[in-house]
Amino acid sequence: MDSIIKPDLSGFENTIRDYVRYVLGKPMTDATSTDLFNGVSSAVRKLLMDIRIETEQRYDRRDVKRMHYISMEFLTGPLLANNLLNMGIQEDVRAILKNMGLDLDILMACEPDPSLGNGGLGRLAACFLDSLASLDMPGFGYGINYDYGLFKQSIMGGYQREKPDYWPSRSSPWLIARSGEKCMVPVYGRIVDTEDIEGGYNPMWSEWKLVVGRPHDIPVVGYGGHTANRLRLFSAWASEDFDIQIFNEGDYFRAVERKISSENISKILYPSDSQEAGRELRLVQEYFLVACAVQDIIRIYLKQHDDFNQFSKKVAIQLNDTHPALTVAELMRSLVDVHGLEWDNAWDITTQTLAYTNHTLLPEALEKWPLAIVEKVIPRHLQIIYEINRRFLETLTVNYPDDPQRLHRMSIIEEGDEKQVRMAHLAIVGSHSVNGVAKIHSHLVKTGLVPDFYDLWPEKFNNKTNGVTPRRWLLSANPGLARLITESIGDKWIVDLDTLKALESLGRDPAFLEKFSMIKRENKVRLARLIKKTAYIDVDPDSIFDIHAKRIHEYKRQFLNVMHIIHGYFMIQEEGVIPTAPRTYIFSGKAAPGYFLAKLLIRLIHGVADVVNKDPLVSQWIKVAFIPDYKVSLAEIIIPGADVSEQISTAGMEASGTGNMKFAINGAVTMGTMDGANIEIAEAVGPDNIYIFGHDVEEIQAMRGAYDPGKILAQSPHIQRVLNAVNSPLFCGWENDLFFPLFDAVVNHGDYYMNLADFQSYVDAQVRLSGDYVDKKKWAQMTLLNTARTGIFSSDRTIREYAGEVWGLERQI
Ligand code: 7GP
Repeated sequence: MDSIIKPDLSGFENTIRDYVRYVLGKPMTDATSTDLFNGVSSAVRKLLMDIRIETEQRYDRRDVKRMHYISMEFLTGPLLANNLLNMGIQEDVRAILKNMGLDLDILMACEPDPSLGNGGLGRLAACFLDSLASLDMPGFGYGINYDYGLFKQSIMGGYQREKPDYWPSRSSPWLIARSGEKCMVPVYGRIVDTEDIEGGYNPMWSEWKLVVGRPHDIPVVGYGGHTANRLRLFSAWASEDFDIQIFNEGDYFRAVERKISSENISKILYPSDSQEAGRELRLVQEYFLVACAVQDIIRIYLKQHDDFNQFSKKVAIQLNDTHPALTVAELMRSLVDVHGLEWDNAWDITTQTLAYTNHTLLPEALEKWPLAIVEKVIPRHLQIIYEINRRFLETLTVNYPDDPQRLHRMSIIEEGDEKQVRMAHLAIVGSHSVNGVAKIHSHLVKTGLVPDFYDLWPEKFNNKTNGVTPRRWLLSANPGLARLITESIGDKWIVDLDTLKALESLGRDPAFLEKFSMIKRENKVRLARLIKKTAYIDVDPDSIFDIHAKRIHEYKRQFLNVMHIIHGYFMIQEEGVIPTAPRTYIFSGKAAPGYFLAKLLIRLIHGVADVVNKDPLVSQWIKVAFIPDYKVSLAEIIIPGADVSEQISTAGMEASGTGNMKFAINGAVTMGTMDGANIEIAEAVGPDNIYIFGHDVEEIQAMRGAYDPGKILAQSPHIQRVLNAVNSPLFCGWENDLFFPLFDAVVNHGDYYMNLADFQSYVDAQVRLSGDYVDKKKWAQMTLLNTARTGIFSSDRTIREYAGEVWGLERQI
């Protein structure tokens, strides 16, 4: 790593003062904290722009290959702290502000989270952008500038309530409007002439409406301040002549209504991960993003090239799951219809440019679009998809002459009552690389999800285990630990996380272990304050902080965790069995607004918390807290305060997980199943420094079909007691039978997520954990080894792998 280039801060204070006076029109004395946050951010933005412009000139001069990451979600979290740290000026700015009588921490707390993502997939995209810039690589993001990000969660009477999250998508200090580079997107309309689709220039798509994509750029500065890339987010606007016809007909209000409806495209983020929406507006959003991105990418390429011969050598595009899979059809349409290339040539360019990442195996999350909707929204693209499929099936007949069943399985179009486009098939056929996000997941993609495609093109398939950026998730989120590490082994870890290995030997130094544990204690105190403020519960920082923070979903098994808590409650209450150490069970996470059981689970957590926390005996040993409105800024406080990280999905269902990595790097010990990246974490930290329990993927697969939860229930009085309590009035208050649906899913509907199968082994592992926790030295060593040995989970490592093996992307220092 070259040394940090610090920007010149001589004009910094004046920029803030000018902003307040001339942009806000106020004297400094009237400025609110939010005003001042905006002032500081605009001063920072000025510095960012210098780096950004220099970076772009460097890229242009060298005519570099660029990678574009297209994603419906980018969960960046607040940006001020991160930008200051990456430019190496946080302390200088703190001092300047102090001189002005201002407190940087107070101003940073005014920044809203831009919540433009649901969970793992969106946060991964944000970590990747940080790593690309920190590695000085030309990698850019394309996304949607939603007016409403993921809903805000509050809790009323134990129930989740959703409120819209209107974030300043037009006025955030980080967003730079680029109206000069707008994209025109045709949508709807019809096909007028179905002759030869290979020939002709923009042939038969007519009567489309035009939507305008207005770009807004968020600069993304890398650690060290050498490189600033950008995340380009598009807002939808009605073009001036959108439905000019209706205006001409004199129906002014109908025309304005249409205009409003086209601007709805970028209104709101769909609030569900792992569940496809299947709504027309969502398809329009996906197409809108892809059409804007492709146009922009081609425009940038053509600035330096006269033809498309170099395209795939200069451009790589990564599809973040299938949400942007229409890129396959849109790039073909651009090359063939707009730029007049021959089909075969265009197809080679398309497949050599595109690569696809799969993020889930859950069947309900796999996108399929009914032909009728696709035809209505993008009729020309449907034609192109048909043609891609026709040619694909032709090659299949050559490869598998006597296997019509296989053709049916592999076709991009699913036959049946309602014909549908299988987006994963489109993405695989149109890409040169297909990857999963952890070793086990990539294996399951090949063997379980699309084995036919693996058989046909084994060379396309690869694994890229996820990672997280150490800048946000250690340097920024855990300043105490970051400082101790830097004092002990230097600061190279910030850009080369593997160097944390050097901490291992310090595990024998009692003074160091003591400091390490003290920092965890301080982080727990900070978290306890957050719990008090948001959940109104007093918790003891000397108890085990056992944390389950992620989206609420049956496969993530918050229910199993709750079962264990109820079990612990009865052990104390009825059997007088006192746990080895007091524990605070901390939950945080949102449920999709339409996901009934997940929302009921939130209610159950609160019901159990009420009973447990009020019980004079039990509450000395067990406390339960739910922190509302989980988001990046809260995760930055929650994760560093964890002793235990709950990663307990049914094996085979969590593609990778990235929270698991953040917890481990921050010295929490994982309680986990052999699923996703937990397996690789176990490999890295060693079996003595992790608690692995439950059935593994093969065992789960072997059980399916023959699994009988009733049998387990019959044999376990403990499970009976727990489930009967769930189904009893104990946790319901006055709402009779409230939790019956949760009970029912497990007892009468096959326990699809196999909570009961893993219950005993979970309880046993938890007992072992409590025993280890009270051995202070042993525990400190375990947690230290978690930090020391998880350097490979830096997203820098992941990005280096993509750059070398998929994108052909180089450092441009
Ligand atoms: C998530 C996976 O559930 C998680 O295991 C993984 O770590 C993360 O992606 C990043 O790869 N998936 C989503 O967030 C999601 O929305 C539906 O998947 C496509």
